Amino acid sequence: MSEVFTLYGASISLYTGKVRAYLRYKNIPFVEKPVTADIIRQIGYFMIPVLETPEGELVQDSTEIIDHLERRFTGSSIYPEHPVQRLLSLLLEVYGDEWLVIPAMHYRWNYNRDYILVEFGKTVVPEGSVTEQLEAGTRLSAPFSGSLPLLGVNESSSPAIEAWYEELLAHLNHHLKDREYLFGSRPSIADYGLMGPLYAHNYRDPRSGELMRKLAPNLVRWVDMMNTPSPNSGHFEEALPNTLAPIMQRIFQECIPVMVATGDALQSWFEEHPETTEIPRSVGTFNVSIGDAETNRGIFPFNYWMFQRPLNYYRALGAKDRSAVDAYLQSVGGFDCMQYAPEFQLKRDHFKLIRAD
Ligand SMILES: N[C@@H](CCC(=O)N[C@@H](CS)C(=O)NCC(=O)O)C(=O)O
Repeated sequence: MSEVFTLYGASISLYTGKVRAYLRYKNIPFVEKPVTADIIRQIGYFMIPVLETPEGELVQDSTEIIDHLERRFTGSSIYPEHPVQRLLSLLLEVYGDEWLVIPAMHYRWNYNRDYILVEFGKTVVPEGSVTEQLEAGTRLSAPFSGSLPLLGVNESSSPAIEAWYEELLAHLNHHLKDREYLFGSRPSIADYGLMGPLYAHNYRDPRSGELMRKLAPNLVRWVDMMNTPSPNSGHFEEALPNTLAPIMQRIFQECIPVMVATGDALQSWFEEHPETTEIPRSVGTFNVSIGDAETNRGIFPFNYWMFQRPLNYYRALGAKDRSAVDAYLQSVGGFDCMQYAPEFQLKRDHFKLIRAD
């Protein structure tokens, strides 16, 4: 049997970029293909990336794909052992996957629309004319471009999103000045989380790439290295650099409170729907802050499934590790959020989100 994995994805896809970079670092043999109708049928809905193992098992969700492969290819783990680094790397993955999708989608659809419509078209009619690709792309991309209001992106929040994103670029540019990856010369799950939005959208889409090249050349170098890594090499730094602190402060100010509020909203949803086993993709909307704007956003249970990862890691820490982690959390304003302990747990089962408790 061939030992080759298949990655069903696309060059324009945020989460495919995350997994592709990981597969390359771990030197795992794979081929990348467009998703097929049969794979969509087996998953039950359209979603990429999907990994097919050499045994024919399907794994969907970039985080589950990476964890599946980490169990199978145990060398050069992308999970740091140091508890502070480990917790921060899990939080940064949440930030990349669930929060940086906001500027990724804002810049893609508000600055790169014509380009990306044709790119969408190329995924289904690669041999078609530009007009055919534009037509197909416009049809295919409607649910994606249509999700902007649910992410809280609108005319009044856009300036705040741009100000916040440009500030983040400056922080990342500074942090990556003297190091290859976020925690040293080895990439971690944090790097893969950030790679999603910062590659397919904010590096690859032309106008967004221009901005990154102008404001954050060290980040451009990081994206290039994530895509062409030295496989299975490098190590995590011993000490935690203080250039990460402003990024963590921002995460605890803005993104994590939304994850906690999502947990609260889900708790109420469970109380109102005691009999329902399947959790919908969104359970209403709420007001959130993005940068210095107040905006309305969908409440996505999946966000909470991702936040559970750092939360559960934190809760399971022994006393000694916990006190080191707590000292760091206090210093970046993250201690209170991490005490969050709702009654329920979520899990994914057959590509669906359900209650685990
Ligand atoms: N959490 C999922 C998100 C995957 C995702 O949103 N993929 C996009 C393309 S990058 C997609 O297929 N979206 C279809 C949809 O949301 O309906 C993952 O990490 O794999």
